[in-house]
Amino acid sequence: MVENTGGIEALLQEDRTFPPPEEFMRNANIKDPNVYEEARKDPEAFWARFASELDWFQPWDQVLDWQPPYAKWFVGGKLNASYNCVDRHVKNGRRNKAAIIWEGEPGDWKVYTYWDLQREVCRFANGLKSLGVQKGDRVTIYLPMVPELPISMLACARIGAAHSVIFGGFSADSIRDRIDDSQSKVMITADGGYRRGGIVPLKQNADESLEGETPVEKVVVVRRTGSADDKMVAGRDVWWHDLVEDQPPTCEPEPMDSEDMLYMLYTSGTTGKPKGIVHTTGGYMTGTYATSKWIFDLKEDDVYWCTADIGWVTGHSYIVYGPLANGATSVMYEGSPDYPDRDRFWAIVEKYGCTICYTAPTAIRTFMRWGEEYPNRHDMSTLRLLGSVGEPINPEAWVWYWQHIGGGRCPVVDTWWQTETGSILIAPLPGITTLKPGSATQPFPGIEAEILDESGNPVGPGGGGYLTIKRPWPSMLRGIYGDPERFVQQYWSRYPDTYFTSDGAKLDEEGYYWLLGRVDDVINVSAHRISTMEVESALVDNSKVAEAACIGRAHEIKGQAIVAFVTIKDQVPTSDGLITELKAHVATKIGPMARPDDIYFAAELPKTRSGKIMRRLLRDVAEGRALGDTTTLADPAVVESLKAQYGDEE
Ligand code: 7RM
Repeated sequence: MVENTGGIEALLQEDRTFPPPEEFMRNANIKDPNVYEEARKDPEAFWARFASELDWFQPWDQVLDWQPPYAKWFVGGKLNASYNCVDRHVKNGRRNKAAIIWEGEPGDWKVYTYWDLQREVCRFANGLKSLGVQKGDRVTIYLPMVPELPISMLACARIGAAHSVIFGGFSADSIRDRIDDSQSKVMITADGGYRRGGIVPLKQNADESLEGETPVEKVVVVRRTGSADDKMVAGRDVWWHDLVEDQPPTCEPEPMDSEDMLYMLYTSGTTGKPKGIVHTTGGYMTGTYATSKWIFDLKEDDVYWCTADIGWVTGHSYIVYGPLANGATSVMYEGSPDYPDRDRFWAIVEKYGCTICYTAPTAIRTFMRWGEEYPNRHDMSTLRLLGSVGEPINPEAWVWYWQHIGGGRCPVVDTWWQTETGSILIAPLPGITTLKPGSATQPFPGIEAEILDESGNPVGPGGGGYLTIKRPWPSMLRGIYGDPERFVQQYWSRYPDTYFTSDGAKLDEEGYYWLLGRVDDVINVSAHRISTMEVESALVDNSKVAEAACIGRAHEIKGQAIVAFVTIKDQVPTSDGLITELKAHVATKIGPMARPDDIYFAAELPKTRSGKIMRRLLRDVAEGRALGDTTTLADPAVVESLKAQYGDEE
């Protein structure tokens, strides 16, 4: 019933267990397994305790108002996210503690104390105000991994504007769609960013995205590479350094309602149109604060490094909001892991004495292939905890990470969550949970997850089905920007009053959760969430293409690779040149991370009699398997000929 996207049987045969190391257990923030039972008895009180560790301008009068599928958390409360991430630490003895340690790819680096951060955030917040940005506005941020990125986010939060961060890998068309949807009047970008020794031309993409009709009136440009000094548009563009130059270093934080929007972030769904996931202030801050503190076991002198890009939700929650709400030191790196050499990450761990490292399985598998030689060049004895996120981690990669990065002494927390969930929902508590490589283990306290079969019955131990979340949680999405129907349809229609994750999962006999990947048309390429429909639309946008169907094929390093089956128009000759052209077309339309790995030409695509493309059979062809059930095909010969053309010999 749940589609198997590869490697799952291997996963479930895993029986090694890793109890928390003695010393780790002794010093852990959370040692008492009763936290699970206490949270189960009174989840609202459980979450309210975390919320009350934040600073509120006005207390809430109701913890939860749940009118399925609409939840309000900490109703009536007022707070400000930037105040909680910055000011309260300045006030409470952390003003000279490093908030952000930033390293650029060329090797330049900079430390922002909480006090520095406060001044920079305030100056930029005042700058935004001077451009006319007001509470309730949306601001698009398209920046590389530079300190101005978290500073912009916190400045927006300070004045009550919602940010919409767009990952620096997206192309002009993708930026344009997101700007049009969010109706941002201001955009923040940079002339470029450094990646693998080259420069990503962000300003050029931004300029292209603003051609013609656009709601954007002002563009703030960070000077990072010096590569667009002659490209400033008079009357529209302003340099970041000019904007902040004369701004005062103080700016009153706007008291925000707990349910006011903090930000929106676009993510891929099953249609070609990305969804603007809406997160609000009080609940999101509570969720990211609590999970950072407990799952990463954050302590005062930790140096915490999440290697994600802030353009994705992992960076929002676990580089910016969660760690900073905890007053932690958060490390941020601009570039690629193999520049100038394949030991760059480990050089960073050694240089700053990182104690926690949170990365993606695709990166771990890449490091594994490069070999132990690279981590072995460095003293990584400061590390005490490792994390994984973004896709299922295969046990082999888990154990390699544990052994060769963690030196066999650091628990590995595999954390399952989504853009929509805002914070981690399934993960170990490292001082309590016995780990099993490949399993995200247990729902976080206060989270009630359930794996359901097709008819909505819990599968129970040993069973597999759809992962759902039964009760609301503070950091859950509040909606899809501008599309309330899609919100209900996408997440709340499959089962009554229950959140549908679109992930398949299995429960083992001990109640551990094993995540199996998406059950919809979303694929996960190197932990980047990509919709097959988006890639298909980009392909049919090319005038030579008649029809396209994309699937994710299991890939050793990336988790999944994109394979496109394309029928081209009559008279167009097929060639290697055309394959290159179509791949480039997708990269131009969406971004380089969506470039298909393989393009197969098909005379026809396998469809049901009602015209639905049978992607399952395309996956069988691409992965060289025997074809599954073909009885519902309109024309079985279509897929047989594809198999003869591209399928591996059995
Ligand atoms: C945080 C993030 C969400 C999708 C989700 C899953 C997959 C994420 C794990 C995982 C297995 C994990 N947000 N996923 N984490 N699968 N184990 N630990 O990635 O919105 O970009 O993607 O990613 O399929 O639905 S996301």
